[in-house]
Amino acid sequence: MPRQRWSFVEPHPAEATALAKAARLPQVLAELLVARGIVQPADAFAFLNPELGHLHDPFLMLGMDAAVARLERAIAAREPVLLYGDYDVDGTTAVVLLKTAIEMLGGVVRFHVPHRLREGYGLQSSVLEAACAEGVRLVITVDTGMRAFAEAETARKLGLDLIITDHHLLEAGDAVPHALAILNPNQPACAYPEKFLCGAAIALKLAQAVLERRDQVRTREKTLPSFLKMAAIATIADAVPLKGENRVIAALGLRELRRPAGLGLRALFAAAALDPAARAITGFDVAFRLAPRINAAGRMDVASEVIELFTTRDQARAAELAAKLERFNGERRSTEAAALTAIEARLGSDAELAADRLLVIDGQGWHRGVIGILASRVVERTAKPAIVVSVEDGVAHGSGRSVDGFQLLNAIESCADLFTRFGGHAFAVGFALPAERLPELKRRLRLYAEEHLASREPEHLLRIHAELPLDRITSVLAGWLRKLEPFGHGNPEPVFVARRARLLAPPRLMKERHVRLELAQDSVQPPPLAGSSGALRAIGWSLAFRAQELGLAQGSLIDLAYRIRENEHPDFGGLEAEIAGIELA
Ligand SMILES: [Mn+2]
Repeated sequence: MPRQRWSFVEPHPAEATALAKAARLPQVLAELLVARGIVQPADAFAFLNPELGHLHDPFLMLGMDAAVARLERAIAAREPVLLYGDYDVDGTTAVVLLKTAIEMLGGVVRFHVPHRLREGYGLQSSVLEAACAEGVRLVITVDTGMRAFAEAETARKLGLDLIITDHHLLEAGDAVPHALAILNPNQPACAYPEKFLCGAAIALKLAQAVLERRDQVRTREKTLPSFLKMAAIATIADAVPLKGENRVIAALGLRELRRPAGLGLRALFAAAALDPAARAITGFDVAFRLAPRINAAGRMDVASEVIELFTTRDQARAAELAAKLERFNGERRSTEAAALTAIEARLGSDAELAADRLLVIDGQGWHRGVIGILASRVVERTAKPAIVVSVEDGVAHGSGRSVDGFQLLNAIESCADLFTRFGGHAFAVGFALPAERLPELKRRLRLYAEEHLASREPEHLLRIHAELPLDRITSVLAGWLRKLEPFGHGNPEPVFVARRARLLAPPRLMKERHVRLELAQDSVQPPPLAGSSGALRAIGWSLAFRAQELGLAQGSLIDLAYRIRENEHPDFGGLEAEIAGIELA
């Protein structure tokens, strides 16, 4: 088990105190806001109270005027429009959003989502040719297209108008494909204020633009709020930072998910055992319960059924499709579990492999839809960057995930000559190469890791956002902290530290793996705040080993890293701490 290292977010006490005073916020909340770059009371108010009026004008986006004009022409003439998506949550929900908007306005839509294994990522010329032969004259890509130079050329030759909507990054000085319009706030000339929209959110902006030109009031009051549901699911699933406009989309969309109107969403909720009437849907529910089910279609088979699920008006069909996603997700899980068992056995028996700083683990025929997830699991367990490779028919497909502070893409780029294709970013990479080059890849990556990772001990980094003694925890404070939700990338759930907390009783083990501590703040500070007893129950999931390792007993003094939880159990409900880490004080 790799060790944990606590890393403290740099405090800005002067700014935090000023903000707390000016905006009348609890000090610790002001500290958390300042850490997010929010120092002005008005910005704090907007952050804590997201509303529809905070969405930006879509026409601030470069290319929006041209895209809207061309799309309006197609809708008016009932020209069939081809939407070309991607197979993940972001790509499929983007198709759903634009398809719904165009059809609401009376337009005609077809769509194509590539098959992950048979077609692969990105625009395909053959699909453009077939669509052209069937009378399509306008193609709109969603969540893909920034690198489709050859396909854009095919479109031009065929006389197709192409609108690319995509959020993928450009390298400085990169050319862009030839297109009628490109909607991507990452283009240097684009002045759109939010640079980190996901693909579905860019599709949402295009939908918002055409819908508002038809009927601004109705769009603002009815259509847009309902569209935010899909955009929120994609925004959370695609792991864009939940700040700025993304926060507005995620927060309002989650609120709308409390009353899902669509048959598809309702069927998906039922399949995932989520009941929005009983409990508000959280970012966690979206990231860990809805998104894996939506993604399972594209991982295991074909993602186009996701689009049918979210657009069907037939209840029986919705239930059938949701059941199918459930089955795919079950298959994905068992495929993943079997491969993970094999990987763990390998790491357990091959000491040389297990000692590597950068793990490269290959297997025959592992499902390519899950190798990225497998790499993430290996990183979680080992705290080392990891690449999982599936070998099939003489071709090795790899997917890698990294750790804080190590640029995995640089490692991959140092072996560029070995690959038939590769790509990614600092933390996640993907590649393919002929299987016979795999030993050479491993040899070179081992050398690279020796050079760049040798001085690093594998360790899990725990970021701690603020100090909060246990006797400062009240339900009023918990209410304020809830206003920071939804949590996710760029807006992490706060982790607090309480120094010198004393165990009031011996640690209680639960099911031998978990541990429960009764704690009180051991301090000579002022008495506990009203509403706080100063004592708190703390639950450590899978941390029984840690309590034993530290020899915790009644009276032990510890530094506790924790998150605040509201336990809704009728008998022992109330505020408690979920333990993120324990050190002896
Ligand atoms: Mn995307």
